[in-house]
Amino acid sequence: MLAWVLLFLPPVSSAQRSEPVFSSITKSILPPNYENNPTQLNYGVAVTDVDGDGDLEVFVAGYNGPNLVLKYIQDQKRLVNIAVDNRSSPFYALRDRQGNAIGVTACDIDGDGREEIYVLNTNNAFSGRATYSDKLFKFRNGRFEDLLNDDINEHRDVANRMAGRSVACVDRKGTGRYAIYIANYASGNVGPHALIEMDELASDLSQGVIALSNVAEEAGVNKFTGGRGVVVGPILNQILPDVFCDNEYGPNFLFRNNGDGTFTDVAQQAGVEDPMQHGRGVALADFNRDGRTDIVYGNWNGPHRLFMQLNNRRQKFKDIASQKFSMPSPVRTVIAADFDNDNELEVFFNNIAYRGPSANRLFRVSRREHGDPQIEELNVGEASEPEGRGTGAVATDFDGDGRLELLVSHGESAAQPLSVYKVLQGTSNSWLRVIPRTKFGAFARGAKVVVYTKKSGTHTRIIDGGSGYLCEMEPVAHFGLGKDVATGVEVYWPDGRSVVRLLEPSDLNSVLEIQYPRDVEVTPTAQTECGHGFALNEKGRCTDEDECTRYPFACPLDRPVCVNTYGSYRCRAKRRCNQGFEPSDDGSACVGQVAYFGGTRSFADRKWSGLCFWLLLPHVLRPGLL
Ligand SMILES: *[C@@H]1O[C@H](CO)[C@@H](O)[C@H](O)[C@H]1NC(C)=O
Ligand SMILES: [Ca+2]
Ligand SMILES: [Ca+2]
Ligand SMILES: [Ca+2]
Repeated sequence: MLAWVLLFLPPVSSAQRSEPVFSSITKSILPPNYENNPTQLNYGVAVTDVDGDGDLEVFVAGYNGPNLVLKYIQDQKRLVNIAVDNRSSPFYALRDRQGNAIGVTACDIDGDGREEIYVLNTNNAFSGRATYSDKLFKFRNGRFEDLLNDDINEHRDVANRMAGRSVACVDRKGTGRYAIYIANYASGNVGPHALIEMDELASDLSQGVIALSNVAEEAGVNKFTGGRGVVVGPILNQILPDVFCDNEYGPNFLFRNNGDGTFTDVAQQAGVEDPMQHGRGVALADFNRDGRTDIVYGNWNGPHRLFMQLNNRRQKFKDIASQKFSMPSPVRTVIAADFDNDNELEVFFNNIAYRGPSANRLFRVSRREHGDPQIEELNVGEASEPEGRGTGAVATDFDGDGRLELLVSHGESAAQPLSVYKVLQGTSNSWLRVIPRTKFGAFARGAKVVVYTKKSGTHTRIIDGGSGYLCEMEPVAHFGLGKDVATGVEVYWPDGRSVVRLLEPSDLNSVLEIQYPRDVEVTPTAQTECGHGFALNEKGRCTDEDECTRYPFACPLDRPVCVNTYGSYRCRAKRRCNQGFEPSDDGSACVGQVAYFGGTRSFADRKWSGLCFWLLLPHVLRPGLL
């Protein structure tokens, strides 16, 4: 009887069966109305301290209406637009009613310790030349003003008048003064990617003169493409910021920072060109916690990618997206964050209802000890928004309870108000939020923050300088800890400086501000617990423990080759490859050794890399020689 009943029930996916993650709080925190949450076309969203009071605000790019600056009013539990329609307001210029704003990012470009706000406008153009320039707002003379409108910058003709999409901040030389990366959408040979920064020699900060230059050509990023998503952070470099762009009608760019502020596109070698797909939202995260940055992005009505950086020196990536995860959708912003504080990352896909409903989706990507992360779809709950014309989204903790809220913007094909969600799950989990500062005291966009835990190894975050799609996340490294305990935190600034700080139990569930180290580094005196797979070195740092050396018999006889990895180790079967080649990570193929690609071997060697055949050794080698 029961079997009959079950037979006629509609199929239910595991995602629908699980508990909903998001619940709408729009009605209480940001009810739609003309002043605070107008029904208009919105696009990108950035999180920064707009009013300089130390709390974070949300800047929303308005397309057919004003830009909004939403401030959380603690005692009212409401978000209120402080960029009011009043010419006397210090935030009036930010509204910029005339601009068709889509991309927005904030960072300190002049080293005054406060973030400027860059807004990309696309007036009357899909690609190529636009009729209205971008804006770079700086707080001075008691209000926000557009630096690109200063006489000196008008004369230098630096303002971007191209139709672009995403913008992001990059401290390309580690000076603490940021450049704005502008992913323009070229029309033929009009509108290359641009990079605008302060020209230190031509500026006179004591006189308030900030001269700007487009340095895209000298930096090597002035390429023509259909620019879409941009993300910045140490991807291939351990500390220096690299830039990844997922483009439309052309291959993606992976700009590796050469160490001198110039970049080389290595997308092809890295395997992330994806030339047939049209990229949109993108985010960086270390999903498998091996200390290497992974890239997740959505393709417009194409397969979404979860590119894990391989744990070797080849700087290659492999897409581990499951069928469900990669399922094509009209995707916009992509966010990677630990929404339920269970110490595993989630990926949120914001889809735009386009020729029919298209629900947003949420996946949890969980680390596994010896293998690729596990991907499971979660029940996104009320943030599903099947009819939502999603364009941008950010995750930030408005109310300071240590749990991320989600704000989603809508537009393009229908005017819709913003929506805000809270997370229903993981309320008893621990968390830690870390805010590193530049030497000037501004948010250290692009800095890398590593947290050591007792049980779950190391967790890495990159302070966002622009990601999602057209968006920029909060300048905070947000760590969910579940029931685990954080024992230490380490911050790496883009110039290579770093500090280690040991954590007390009282540091859990708090926000840590980490200042730029002024003096010679102080070695912590107390002992920190580094957690499984890590050991304390003489400098008081948690470093990877080489299990293969420490435990010579760590691996079983059928998989005798021990390979040390960051925080762990792997065992694989013995393979034999021809000279110049070595077994791939999983031992299933032979690939060229990276050393031979340095230029000493002839090009002819490379073409054989795919044709190499390995041999299974018929005998087990004598112990001691492995
Ligand atoms: C506009 O702002 C100024 C300064 O904040 C304030 O004094 C004035 O009352 C405001 N005007 C209106 C109409 O709200
Ligand atoms: Ca503020
Ligand atoms: Ca999680
Ligand atoms: Ca919160």
